[in-house]
Amino acid sequence: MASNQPKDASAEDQKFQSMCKSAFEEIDKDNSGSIDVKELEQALIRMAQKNSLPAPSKQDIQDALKVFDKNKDGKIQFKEFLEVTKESLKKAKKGAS
Ligand SMILES: [Ca+2]
Repeated sequence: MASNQPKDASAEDQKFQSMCKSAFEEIDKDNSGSIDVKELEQALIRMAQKNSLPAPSKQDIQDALKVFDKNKDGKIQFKEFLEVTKESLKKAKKGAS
């Protein structure tokens, strides 16, 4: 009813950001504001189980961390998470056409 907000790019962007935020918070179990290797491992294991895939190896986890951890401090900050998710979505869209 009261949802007469303009469907412009920034509205879409906000929607995307809040979607990422809830995904991030689900992984960031101790609410530290960043995802450490342990939390990443747990998230990847859960994801694999959900999709009936084999459990990720230590190498898989390191690889995933490398992709997200842009400033190489060993943790994934929300900013990094958002950036990488955005990039991979862009790539996925490009690849589909
Ligand atoms: Ca980082």
